[in-house]
Amino acid sequence: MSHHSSLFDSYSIRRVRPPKNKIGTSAKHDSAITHVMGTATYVDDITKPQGTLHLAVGKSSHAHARILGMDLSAVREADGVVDVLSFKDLPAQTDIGAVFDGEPLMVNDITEYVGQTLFVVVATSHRAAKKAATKAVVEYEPLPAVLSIDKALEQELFVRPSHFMKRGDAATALESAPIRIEGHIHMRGQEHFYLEGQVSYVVPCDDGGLEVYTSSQHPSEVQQLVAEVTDLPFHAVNTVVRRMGGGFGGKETQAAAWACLCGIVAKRHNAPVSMRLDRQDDMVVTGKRHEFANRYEVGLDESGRILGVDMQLAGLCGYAPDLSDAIVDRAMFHCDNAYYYPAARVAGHRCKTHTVSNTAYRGFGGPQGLMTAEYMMDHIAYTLGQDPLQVRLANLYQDGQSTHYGQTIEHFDLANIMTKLAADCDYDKRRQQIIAANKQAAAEGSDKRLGLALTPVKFGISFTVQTLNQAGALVHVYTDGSIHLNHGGTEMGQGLYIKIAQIVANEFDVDLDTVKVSATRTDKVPNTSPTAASSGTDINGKAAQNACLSIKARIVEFAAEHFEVSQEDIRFEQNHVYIGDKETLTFAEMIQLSYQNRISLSSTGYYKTPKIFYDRSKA
Ligand code: QUE
Repeated sequence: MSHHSSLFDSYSIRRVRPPKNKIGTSAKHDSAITHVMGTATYVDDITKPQGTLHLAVGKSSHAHARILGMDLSAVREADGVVDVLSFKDLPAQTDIGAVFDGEPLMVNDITEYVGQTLFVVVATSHRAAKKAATKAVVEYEPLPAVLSIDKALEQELFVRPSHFMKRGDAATALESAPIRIEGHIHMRGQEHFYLEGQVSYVVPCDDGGLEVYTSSQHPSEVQQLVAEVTDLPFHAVNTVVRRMGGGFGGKETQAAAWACLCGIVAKRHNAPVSMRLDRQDDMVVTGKRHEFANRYEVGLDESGRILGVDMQLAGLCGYAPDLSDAIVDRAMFHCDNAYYYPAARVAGHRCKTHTVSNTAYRGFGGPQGLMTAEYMMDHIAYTLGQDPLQVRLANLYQDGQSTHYGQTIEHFDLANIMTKLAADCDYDKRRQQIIAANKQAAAEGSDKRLGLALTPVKFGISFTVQTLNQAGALVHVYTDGSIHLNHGGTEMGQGLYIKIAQIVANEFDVDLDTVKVSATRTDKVPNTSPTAASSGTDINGKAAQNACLSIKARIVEFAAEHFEVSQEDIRFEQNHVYIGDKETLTFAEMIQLSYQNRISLSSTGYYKTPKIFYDRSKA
């Protein structure tokens, strides 16, 4: 071979060794060094040209009020201010609701939460914009505000219709049960506290399009919404996400508003536009984990086995739907946690309140559902004077049973796992010790108690909305044997990029550093799903693997013909390609040879999760 490359020179020595950082080994994060050095570039770190404009929002100070008037003259006259926009200046679509309408980019008439955007200041610096925004004089006519789940339930104020899941006749099961108990559990919300706040930077292109840099878990949605609010076709907007400083669900839908505002102003002024939320603003104006107030009534036999359950789950959604339909659905899917409810009725309510719209947050309603089941288990145990672990074991699913939404339980190993864990950790002995210690503490008048719990979790990974369970990838192999990888998943510190690079390296059996990970871009892989629902590695990894398999198949077909061997004799192993026992090429040599012979070395890959659906109309 005449091919020489500095990067791969060492490989042309035919020293066979296992590839570095294979799947199953712990490769370091692709940005570990730059994270530590502080040189990893986040959106706000991008060097921006002179003339870049900066945005700040004017925020509502009322939870629910009619805007009678806004005097923005002092804002306009403030230092560094270039422009001020309010609702009437929006050029195209005004609503950015992710799934359902209800999230105006700016308030038109009625504000529905403290912090809602009333107007946007365009200035020559971030500080100038922020300072000017405080100078508005806004006249409000306060309206009654609903701020709690109870009030919303009472007034039947919902952002979406309630949804119900049923199995058998729960009412009859409860009526005829020898033991009946009821209870409730209230779980509060939670701030995401991603390390990097919401941020966006939009650069206009010479063809009228927009290049959007954002910290988003859902680049395709940002692309689509920016296009819709600026009246551009989707192809004219490209979203780039190299990394986020944490997301935790808080950047799934709620990164879009800032990108949209930047996009509108970038187009209006034909200038690059930057916007970031300072922490104190970010915490006020973005949604959090859903607060839930859940009730249950459960019928039992004398042994503590559940005969029927009636549950009501109510999530505090805030003023708009956002992802609340799917979040309350997931709470409903998990309200059995790992337990069989022979008869069940589950109601899920999406309470509308005059607060910021709550959003995806790690677990996506699942924790709020399954906590209800766990709380109920303890309630049953304490009522019957049984060990909580025994109550849990007695009510666990068994293979072949089905859930209250009709999914057959398969591969259910929890009973074995829990029994083994209980034995391994000396559960019974420790339980006795704790009971004795707590008795003594009580006798001594101490308020200190010890506790012990062994708790199972059944969690449904993947999107509950079937469509979203698909992914795409793009893999290029260059003629030096180096590999470029792109896919629809986003990196937020969790290590997705390096994991998918490992999948690609594994498919060709080459060193991990042969594969370069690249920023997620909507012009490379289109129509992507959010990186969410515990599915990022699975779906994007399979898509990337499928791209590799296409390229490999072409190489194998070519090599078999070229070397006159059968396709089965060609193996990608240990940075080499073996042509039976005839010939051994380095991976780079094989790639070079394929190129010389006009074999395409680039492929898209696609994957859709099999066997997954929910018919919501039948619940
Ligand atoms: C976790 C999830 C889901 C999710 C986000 C998560 C999920 C789901 C959706 C969803 C539904 C409809 C949409 C959309 C997202 O998001 O199950 O954009 O239009 O269905 O973090 O489990």
